[in-house]
Amino acid sequence: QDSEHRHDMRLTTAAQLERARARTTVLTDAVDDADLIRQHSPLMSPLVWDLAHVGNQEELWLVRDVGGREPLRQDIDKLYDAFRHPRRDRPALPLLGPAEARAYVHEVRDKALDVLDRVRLDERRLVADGFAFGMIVQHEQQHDETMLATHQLRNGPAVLHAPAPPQTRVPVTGEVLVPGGPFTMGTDTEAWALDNERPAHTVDVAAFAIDAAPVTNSRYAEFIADGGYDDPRWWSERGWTHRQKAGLDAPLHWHRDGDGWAYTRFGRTEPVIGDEPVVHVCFFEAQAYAAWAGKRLPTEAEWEKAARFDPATGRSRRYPWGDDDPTPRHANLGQRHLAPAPVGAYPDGASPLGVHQLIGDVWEWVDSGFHGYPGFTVFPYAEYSQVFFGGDYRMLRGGSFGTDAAACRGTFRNWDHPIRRQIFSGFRCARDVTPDAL
Ligand code: AVJ
Ligand code: FE
Repeated sequence: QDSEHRHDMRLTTAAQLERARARTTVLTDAVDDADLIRQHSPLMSPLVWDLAHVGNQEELWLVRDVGGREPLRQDIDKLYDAFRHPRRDRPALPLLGPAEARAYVHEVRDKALDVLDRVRLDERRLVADGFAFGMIVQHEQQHDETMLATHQLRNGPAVLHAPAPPQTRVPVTGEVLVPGGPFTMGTDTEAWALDNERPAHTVDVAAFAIDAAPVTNSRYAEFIADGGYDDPRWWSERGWTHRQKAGLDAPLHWHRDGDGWAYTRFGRTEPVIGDEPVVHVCFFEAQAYAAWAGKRLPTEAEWEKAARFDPATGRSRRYPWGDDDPTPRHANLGQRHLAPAPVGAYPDGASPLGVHQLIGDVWEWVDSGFHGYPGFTVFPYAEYSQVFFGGDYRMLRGGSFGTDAAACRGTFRNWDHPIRRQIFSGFRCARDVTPDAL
């Protein structure tokens, strides 16, 4: 029984490693060597850095740490240490070239799979349930999303291809009332949950209303047409200063097209689709839109309660639809489509209270900073989360069309600087409700 479980776990883990690598390969084989080495934006690494960094983390954690094997390339550790070199400086480093990087990640993977076959899975959390392997799967998938964002910033004709997201949809409008009271935030039981998602703890959240869907392009265009970008009333002080300095006047990648708007996506220019969630806005833009709409952004606890709380049982579940892993029926994840789906395209992914598309499509900015939950303990290393606590970050929840299911769940926490918008970031609004509105 037990050995059967471990055998299954090994197969699943190997398949997840393989799936992550298939995605990495698509993203890095789609361009020529010159484009792999080039820096497409000072905000991003050259793709060839991400590739070897993924291999280097796998070597450090699976081959050397879990496996106790000899280093393959200790000499390159420093080059691929994200803390040592900021992204803008990475193109100047003596990086592995495309062929060398490919050979390196391949060699590391062979060794890691060998470690997976031989390692004794025991009660230590680093190896229990294949946690270290899960961490590396998620790490590669996170870099695959980062590489997808790099592709979006790259100039030139389209090189990535995917079918359009589903277009059949149910009407979804208005807001949903989430009852006040305690709920369980975070998790102790999600096997591959990272340290910042732990431990499970009770949070008392006052009743609030949340939009049933993310804010769409057409609503966002109304904000623009109403002069939202020129009216300091809607912006926080910092947001307004940033809006002025950066000359913000529309989401990143939007441009005027006659009377309307067009965007360029992965090398293709098309008219903006009105009922898709808006994407590539920064936290300050999200905040300004919400103020203009007479609302606010949800807090991180409100977002998670909307996503996980089951009013029938009072229990927090893994996803809005329940405890089952995401399938293409539930959510737009995993780069199956290279765009958010229109609002209403995933009725099977809605929460019991009727909140749609919390998972997938676009990351949602929430109005909370990054802190450890009460009882937080670093695991397995401070550099994943803890060093960012209290920094100039805002949280993002729910994953995007570019996020893989392995790195997305109701408890998953993402963060970035509030001015960033090269990520696949959108938002939905919330507002307070008075008790007699219930
Ligand atoms: C959690 C997405 C903010 O990309 O900086 C990748 C994930 N950590 N390598 C990032 C991560 C180390 C992280 N985010
Ligand atoms: Fe990394």
